[in-house]
Amino acid sequence: MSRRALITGITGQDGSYLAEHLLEKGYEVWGLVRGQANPRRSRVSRLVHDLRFVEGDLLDQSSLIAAIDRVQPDEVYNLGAISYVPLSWQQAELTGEVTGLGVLRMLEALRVVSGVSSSSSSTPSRQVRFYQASSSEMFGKVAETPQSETTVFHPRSPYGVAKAYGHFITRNYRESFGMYAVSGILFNHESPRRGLEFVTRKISHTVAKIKLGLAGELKLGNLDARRDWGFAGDYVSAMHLMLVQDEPRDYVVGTGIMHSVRDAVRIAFGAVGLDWTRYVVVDDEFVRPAEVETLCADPTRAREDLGWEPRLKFEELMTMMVEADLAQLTHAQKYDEYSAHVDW
Ligand code: NDP
Ligand code: GDR
Repeated sequence: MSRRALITGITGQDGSYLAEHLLEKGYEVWGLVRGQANPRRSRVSRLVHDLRFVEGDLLDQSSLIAAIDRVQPDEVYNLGAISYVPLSWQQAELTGEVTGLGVLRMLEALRVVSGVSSSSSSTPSRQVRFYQASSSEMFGKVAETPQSETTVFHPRSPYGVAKAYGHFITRNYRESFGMYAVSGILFNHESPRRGLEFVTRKISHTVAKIKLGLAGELKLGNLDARRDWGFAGDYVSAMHLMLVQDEPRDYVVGTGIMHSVRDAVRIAFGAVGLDWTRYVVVDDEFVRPAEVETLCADPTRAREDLGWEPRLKFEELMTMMVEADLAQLTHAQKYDEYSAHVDW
């Protein structure tokens, strides 16, 4: 019998990479999708074949219990969240509900379906392993550099605060009920599947448009912010490794190398032979109420316990993303030209 995994956030960047990774390992993979006719469901179906879907929403406790009951997973990966930091100031309460309390709802669904009493620490009859997508944003205004599993949290956005709740409630369920429940504290990871609102993809997509004559400038906020950026395809294997250890533990996952937004811009424009200083405009609209200036991982524990190492370097990642956007936009342009000549 193959092992069965349930992934929330299946329609997001990490969901599709993780699904591909687990299918390659022989898992039966289910994705939790929310909403009526979610348009992103067909996109992930096209990317990842053999995926199964179950309806559910992190805002709706009963839907999570029903989903766990139906799928009977061996492993649950909770990737679903409101994940865009600026949106979390606009919708702080909703972010708390989905990104924070959503974790509790999923843990409760697992506890209830496993038949564990909430008033005792009896071991669950059936051990479902649980992964929580924690974030380096919890470190926020950093207390030390680089950041490890023992660095204290000082989140700087409602998103970071909600993630800190999710992190601690996961640890609490592990300690209270003996659940195999762990958090991966992942640093920024990117890919051609990254949402267009995040800075690396915004850069790669706009650079491709400028190269093709479809845009004239790139508006950005803080060019001095520094992040530890890796490739999403490398990071999903760390999530899986965390769920197949003898003991449940939390892990920091990152490269240990920082770059600035300015570096990202320079590399992306350089990849298409353009001078970035001619196109980049700083716009206050993209400056945050409270910024996280620097983040840099100390991934020693992940390397030593899990044998995990990132493969793709930042320069290769940015170049790959620009090339992917160029290919996609060129294809779309050709399709538009073709469509214009077809009498539908
Ligand atoms: P995305 O923003 O690409 O995807 C978020 C997913 O959450 C989408 O599939 C979305 O589905 C789903 N979702 C939103 N609201 C709900 C809800 N109410 N119920 C169920 N699902 C919901 O995120 P990423 O793939 O980049 O990240 C995955 C996870 O990892 C997130 O939790 C993120 O916060 C965290 N993380 C990401 C990092 C990164 O660098 N990418 C770093 C550290 C942590 P829908 O189609 O319905 O909108
Ligand atoms: P982040 O990623 O907030 O770190 O969260 P994002 O790519 O949005 O920002 C990174 C840094 O770039 C600066 N920046 C801009 N950011 C955006 N989006 N748009 C701009 O125009 C712009 N200009 C400068 C930001 O100020 C910031 O310092 C991501 C998400 O995936 C979270 O869900 C995840 O938890 C963290 O990474 C780790």
